[in-house]
Amino acid sequence: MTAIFAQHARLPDGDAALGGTAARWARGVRIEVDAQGNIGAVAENASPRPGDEAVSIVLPGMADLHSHAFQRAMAGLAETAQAAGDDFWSWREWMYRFMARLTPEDLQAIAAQLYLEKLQRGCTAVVEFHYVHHDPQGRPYADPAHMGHRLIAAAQEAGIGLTLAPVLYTYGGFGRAPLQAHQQRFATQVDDVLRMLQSLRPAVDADAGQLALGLAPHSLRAVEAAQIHALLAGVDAAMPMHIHAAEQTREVDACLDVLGCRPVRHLLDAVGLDARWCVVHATHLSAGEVQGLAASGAVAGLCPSTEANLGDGLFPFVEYAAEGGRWGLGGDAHVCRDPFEELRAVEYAQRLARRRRNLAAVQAGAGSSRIGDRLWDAAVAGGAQASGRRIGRLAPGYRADLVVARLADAAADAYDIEDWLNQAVFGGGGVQVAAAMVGGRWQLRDGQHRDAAGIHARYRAALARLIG
Ligand code: NGQ
Ligand code: ZN
Repeated sequence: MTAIFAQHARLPDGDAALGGTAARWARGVRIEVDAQGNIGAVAENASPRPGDEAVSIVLPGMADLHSHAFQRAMAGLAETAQAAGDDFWSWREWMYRFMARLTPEDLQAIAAQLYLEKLQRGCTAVVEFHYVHHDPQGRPYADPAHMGHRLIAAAQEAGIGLTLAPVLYTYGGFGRAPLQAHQQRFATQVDDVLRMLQSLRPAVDADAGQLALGLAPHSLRAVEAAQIHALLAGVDAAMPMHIHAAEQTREVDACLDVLGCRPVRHLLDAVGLDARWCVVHATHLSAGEVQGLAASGAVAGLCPSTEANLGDGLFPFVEYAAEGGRWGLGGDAHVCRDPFEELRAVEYAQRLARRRRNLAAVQAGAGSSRIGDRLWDAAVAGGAQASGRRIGRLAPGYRADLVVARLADAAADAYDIEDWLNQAVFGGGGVQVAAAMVGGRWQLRDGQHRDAAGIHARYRAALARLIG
């Protein structure tokens, strides 16, 4: 058994069963980790015992609830004007061309690099929304889940927790539009995706503490509600479900044309949303959809840096939070890998739009009035919920996933601990993650990862090939 003794740790404040996401700083926290990699006991105002690992500031690790790992390799490469009127859709064509050459080796190399970077910045888990299933000619691999197995291997190389959600992608647009040539790598029917889960199941069960499966109908552009019902009928009721919705106004307009209502309204009425669902982006919502999504208990998967990068629009965060809506952070295209920066982006977008300050505190329920606290605690809880794993709380029975962090500020020690998250999100100095424990094992120590050199070398080789 391992035990950690932290000067300060961010402990849950309230009962998870009641849906509470609040947390608080506790002093002198002793955390015992059992042989399965779960938290056995947590005591505050405790004394260290011989053999305890003494650390300073401990946070539950963040879960990145929406990743397309391969897009990490495109970061910064799509920022050159192609034509007047570049937008999400022209970016998507560019992304498809980049993806067209991606091999299984490339995917694993890029994902391992990404997952290591995420660990180094405070994430201990990721949800992979995985849709590049087939070979570059669009032919299934001998094992239809071959690419998914590569993502599992990458998560194991880095030592991050993973929820792997294979994507159902049948149509090229609303009204059963055929797939484009570049979309053939995604082509799947319900049975194909259920077979992928079967192929992945033994690998996931063999590392059950670290890995879980989910399902991801890509979007209402690519999948119909009847197919989603067929997916749901084929899996157990706890499996997390993820879908993109209402990211672009063009999608909302096409949905209105073909289905007669807006995308999130369609999900609420024709699919039925609940706490197992993560609705990714949900950018363009009517007032009724804001209310319905919040009341459903689903998590809104906000991807601040990607949504800004792609010019998606602004999620109605203040209205949604006022309804008590749950949310978490997705790295999505990974143009930013730092959860603290992502949180700042959530708040600043609202300030710019509303010409007000300290907006994330305008939120239902009690809790800290510090914006950094509100943002971090809510995003940790939402990410954990969307991952479908027992993570996100430093409490007995949860996974021992935590980060040891310090403020990268010349006067770091001068701040009161109560201001730590505000400094981390808004102070401008950034955060150094000294150590990260995932499933009871130190994957990062003194800022070092055992296989960093190998992961970087394989990533460099993959990138050089892809952009060569
Ligand atoms: C994706 N990314 O699946 O990678 C999408 C683009 C689509 C974002 N939406 C493809 N940010 O939505 O059709
Ligand atoms: Zn996405």
